[in-house]
Amino acid sequence: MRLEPARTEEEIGAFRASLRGRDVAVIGAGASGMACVRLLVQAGARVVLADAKPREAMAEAAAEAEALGAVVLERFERSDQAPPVDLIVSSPGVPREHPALVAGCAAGIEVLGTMELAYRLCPAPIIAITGTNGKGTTCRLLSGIFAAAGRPHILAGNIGNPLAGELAQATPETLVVLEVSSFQLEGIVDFHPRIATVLNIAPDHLDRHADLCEYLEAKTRIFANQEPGDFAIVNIDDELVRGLAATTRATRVTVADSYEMADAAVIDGRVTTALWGRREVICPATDLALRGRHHLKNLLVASVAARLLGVAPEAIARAAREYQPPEHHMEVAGEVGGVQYINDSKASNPAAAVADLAAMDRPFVAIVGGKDKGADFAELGALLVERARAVLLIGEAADRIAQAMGEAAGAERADSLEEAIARARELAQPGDAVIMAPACSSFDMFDDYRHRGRAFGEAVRRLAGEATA
Ligand code: UMA
Repeated sequence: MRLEPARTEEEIGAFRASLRGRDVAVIGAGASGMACVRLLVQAGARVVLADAKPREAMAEAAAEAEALGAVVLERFERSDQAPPVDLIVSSPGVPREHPALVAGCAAGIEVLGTMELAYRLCPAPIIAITGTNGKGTTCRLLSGIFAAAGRPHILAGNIGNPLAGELAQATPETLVVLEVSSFQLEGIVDFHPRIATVLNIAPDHLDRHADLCEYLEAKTRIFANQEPGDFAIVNIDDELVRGLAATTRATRVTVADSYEMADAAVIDGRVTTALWGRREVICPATDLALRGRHHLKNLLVASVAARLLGVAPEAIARAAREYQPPEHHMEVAGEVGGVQYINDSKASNPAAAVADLAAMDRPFVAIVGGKDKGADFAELGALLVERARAVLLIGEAADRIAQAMGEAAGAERADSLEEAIARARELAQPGDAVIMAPACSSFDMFDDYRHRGRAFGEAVRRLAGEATA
C-alpha cells in the first residue's frame, strides 16, 4: 500500500506563503527551536528567538540566529520582553504554563509547537510512534525494516533530530518514522499521522503534566486528526491504551503479547501477523537480540506498520535479526572480574526500569535513582526487593525508592554515581551484572541521560583499567 501524505502540496504552499513577512517568536534555542528558526527565515518570516538562558549559555545558537537575521532575546521569561508577534512557536521543553504562552493564548496569538510547524510544511506521510517506553526502539526497528526493504524514509522526532530539520529530504514518496513525546503532542493542532500508535502508558513526566489524566490527554492527541483511511495500531494488552484508542476514527489494528485474535502477536514462539485474514509468520521471537516481552511488543508494532505498507516479511525478519540497541539502552559497558556492567541510563522512569530489570537473566546489583519526577516507585521497589542482590540508591529520589522497598530491605545510599559503582563492584559476584537502571531522569546530577550513561561507561573503563594494572 502507498501511504499518501496528509498535507497536499497546495496546503503546504499556502502555509509557507502565510509565513512571509509574519512576526514570529520561537521560544527555546535548542535543536527543535533552531531548526524552526531556519525554516521560518527561509519562508520569509521575521523571527525573534527567545530563550531563558543568558546569552553566553546559548552563544552558538544566538550567533547562528543573528546571522540569519533573527533577533535574539536572552533570559526570556515573559512576553513583554519581546516585540509584538502574531505567531509563537514553542519548543517541547517549554511548559504550557510558560507566562509567554499563557499571555499569547490570552491575547489570541496563535501558538504552535515546533513539531506542528514542521508538520505543516511536511510533504511526506508520517508514521507517529508514542508511548511511555519503547518508542525509540520501535522507531529504530521500523527504520531498520524500511532500510532492509529499500524504502526511502526519514527517522526523526524525540529520538534526537527534530522533524523541522529533516524536511529537505522529505518528499511524498518518503516515509517519516517519527518518535513523538507527550511534550510535542501538547503543541499540535492539525498534526495528522497516517499511521499512529501509543505503545503503552505508565505514569511519567508528572513533574511537567499536572497528573496522569493530563499526560493521557497529551498522548491521546496523536489520534485526534486521524480519519478512517488511517491506521491506529493498538496494544490491547494495555488497559490505558485501549481506553484512549477508543476515541480514534482511524482503522484499528491490534497487537497483543500472545492473544490469537489480535492482528499481530507472538504465537508458538513466533512473531506472527494476521492482516487481511491471512496469518503470516515473520520470524522466531528469539531472532530479536533484545530481551523481554516489551521489546517483542515493539517488534510486533513495527511489523504491523511495515506489513500495512506491503513490506515483505523477510525484510522485517532481517531487520529484527540485525537490530543493534542504541547507546545507553541495556548497553554492555564492559566486563570486570567476571561481572558485566550494563548501562541502561535511558530507563528514566519506573516502568522502563521495571521492564528491563525483569528481563535480566542473571543475578544483578542495581544502581537506581536520580531526579524525582513524582513517579510511583511501588512496583520497582517490590521488584528490587525480590530480584536484586543489592541496591545502590543515588540522587534526589533515593529516599522515596528506599521507602518503596521498605527500609528493612537494606538498600544503600551513594553520594555519586562513581561511589555507587565502586560499592556495586564490592557487592557483585562473578557471573552477576551491575546494572544502572535509574528509573528517574538525570537532571539532578547530569546534563541528560546520555551524559549519565557516558559517566557510567567512563567509570567502568576506569575499573577495568585498575583491574588490569
Ligand atoms: N527553554 C526556555 N524556557 C523554558 C524551557 C526551555 O527558554 O521554559 C529553553 C532552554 O533554555 C533550552 C531550550 O529551550 O535552550 C531547549 O529546548 P527543548 O528542551 O525543547 O530541547 P530541544 O533541544 O529542542 O530538544 C527537544 C526534545 N527535548 C525535550 O522534549 C525536553 C528532545 O527530547 C528531542 O530529542 C529534540 O527536541 C528533537 O526532537 C529529549 C527529551 O528529553 C531527548 N525528551 C523527553 C523524553 O524523551 O523523556 C520528552
